[in-house]
Amino acid sequence: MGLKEELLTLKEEITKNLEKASNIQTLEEVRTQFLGKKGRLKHILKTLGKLSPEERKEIGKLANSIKEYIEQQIKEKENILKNLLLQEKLQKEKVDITLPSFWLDIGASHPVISTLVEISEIFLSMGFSIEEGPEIEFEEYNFDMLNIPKDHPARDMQDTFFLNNGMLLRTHTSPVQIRTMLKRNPPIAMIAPGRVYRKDADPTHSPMFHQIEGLMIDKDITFKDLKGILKIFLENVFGKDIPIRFRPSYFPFTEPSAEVDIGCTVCKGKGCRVCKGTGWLEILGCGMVDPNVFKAVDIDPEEYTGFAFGLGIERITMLKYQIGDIRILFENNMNFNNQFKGLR
Ligand code: 2NL
Repeated sequence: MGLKEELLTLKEEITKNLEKASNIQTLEEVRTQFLGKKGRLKHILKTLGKLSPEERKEIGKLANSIKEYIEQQIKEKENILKNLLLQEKLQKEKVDITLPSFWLDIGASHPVISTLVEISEIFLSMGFSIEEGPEIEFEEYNFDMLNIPKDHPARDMQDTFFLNNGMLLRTHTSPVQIRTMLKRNPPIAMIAPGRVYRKDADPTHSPMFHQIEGLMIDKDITFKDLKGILKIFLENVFGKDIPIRFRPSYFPFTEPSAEVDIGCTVCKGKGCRVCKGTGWLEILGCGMVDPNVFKAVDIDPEEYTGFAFGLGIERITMLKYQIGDIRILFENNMNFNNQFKGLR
């Protein structure tokens, strides 16, 4: 077989091999097999020296054109294979942008805190300030200065958490009001929201619960002011048509004292299990600040008068969501807690 035939056979073989090459690796094999240093074309070209000048010219020309042709064919095939590879990759890594996003588990306010904030905002809107104080308190601030007698049952070890340093966990937020009256002169309009502690645990009592107490002191503050402020407050929380009544009561730190009921929100006053058939719900305690409390903080009861009130947050929250057992508010049961997501 002459060189010319060899070259043409080579060209044919290559074209067949290229057609068969299905990936970059086999294409590379074809390339080295035909064009590499020890490749078939190089081998043929080495024998050119044995030819006459005319033949060398002719065969050399043919060899070059075949080489160019092969290179061109390989390049085309390479492009096709690379493109195929890219398509495969794109298909494999396809992202479905119509799928829903992963679940962002954002937190939510605890219902007791939502109630506390809601009530605080009502009093803020009426010009009351928010005051805070420590949960570990002096017995003087928690009991003595509030005109609570030394033998009062609330002072019992059975009812109050006493610490071994003579201090206690505050049983109400009244000591915050004592502290405010000690550091600031009237007029005072304040609320004291926060945690309080009592040795008590049953479906309606938790050893830790939340309270808001309010205090307003100025010259000529009367029971009418107390009634007006509490009416605005209760109508804001329970609605404009909520029935309200004041009942005479007793607290050591107020005189006179009263308890405030609202018409039962469950049965609308007809009488049910929640209001124990009375049609009324006890919501808060209040009264005019006892002169003995004013004397304890060095405010002249002849010059100033004031009213005070106190209420439990959990009780309001339980009424709002018809919760029967206070303890579920503090169990951190997420099946319960998750129900309040997005409510405020
Ligand atoms: C209730 C009743 C009340 C007060 C709290 C108070 C505080 C000072 C002076 C006078 Cl410094 N009074 N606080 C007054 C009346 C009632 O709470 O049933 N709370 C859950």
